[in-house]
Amino acid sequence: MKRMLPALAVLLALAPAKAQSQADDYDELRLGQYVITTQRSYTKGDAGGILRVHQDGLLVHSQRTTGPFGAWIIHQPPTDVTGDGVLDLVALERTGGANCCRVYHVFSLGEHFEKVGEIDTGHGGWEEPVFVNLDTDPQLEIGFRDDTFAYWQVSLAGSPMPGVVVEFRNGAFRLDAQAMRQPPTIRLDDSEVPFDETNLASLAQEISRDGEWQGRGPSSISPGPPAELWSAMLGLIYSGNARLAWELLDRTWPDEFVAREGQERTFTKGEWRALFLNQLSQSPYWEDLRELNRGNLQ
Ligand SMILES: [Ca+2]
Ligand SMILES: [Ca+2]
Repeated sequence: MKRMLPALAVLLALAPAKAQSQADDYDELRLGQYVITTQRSYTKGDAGGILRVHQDGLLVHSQRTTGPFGAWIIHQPPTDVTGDGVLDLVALERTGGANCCRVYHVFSLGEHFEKVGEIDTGHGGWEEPVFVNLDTDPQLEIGFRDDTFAYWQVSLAGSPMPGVVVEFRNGAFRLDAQAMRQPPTIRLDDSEVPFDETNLASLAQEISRDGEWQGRGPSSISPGPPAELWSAMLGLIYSGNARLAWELLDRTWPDEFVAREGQERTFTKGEWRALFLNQLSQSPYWEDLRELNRGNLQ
């Protein structure tokens, strides 16, 4: 993700100022035959944001935010996100509410106005996605965080949100395997270190001694593995190293441990693994993750 930053700085420096009035939350962007406006209403019963797109004076698209606290923001000056040579509008829908959520709607501003797709950054939206061209293909790569594990077994603050890079391919936003695949690393003492025997042994020791296993950790709801375990596993899976994620699980899960979920049931390592995989399969990029990991995600 780090290598996106210089390109992002260039992109921001090139961004022209938009006509904007904070007073009435009205924003307008004129581009060739298109006029794009966003506006917010505070009227009771009619509150929310509205996005309107006019093409040659005709209204071709009008869309309200999903809730009354929502707002639309023209995310950036139109660029060709999809790589087909036609500019695209990226309209950010902020749904409103605590911590949540941001959906980026992408529309093609060609002769025929049309919706291209959307990127839902969910709870990961506190960190703005980055739209840049990282490689030689014309479509932009978009970097953000996948929030599939938000609130899973721990609070939002403790939830790992692995970084993803997507691109528009075959009619949809899909993981860019070339950008995602990386040599395996793990996090030790606040820095990324290579996944080698020494570092793995240190991390495994750290995780297996964690008080969460006995329900004595700061975020314990009940005895169970610490979030550090599945955070490290996700880091490995999202870089195409699922086989090593399973190795880490085997190295850290205490032999005698049977976790209790609430007071009702217990689960073994195998059952926990199934729960973890089930949660991972909720990711919008599940199929791409399976491809990235070449049969090791099952
Ligand atoms: Ca395009
Ligand atoms: Ca590209």
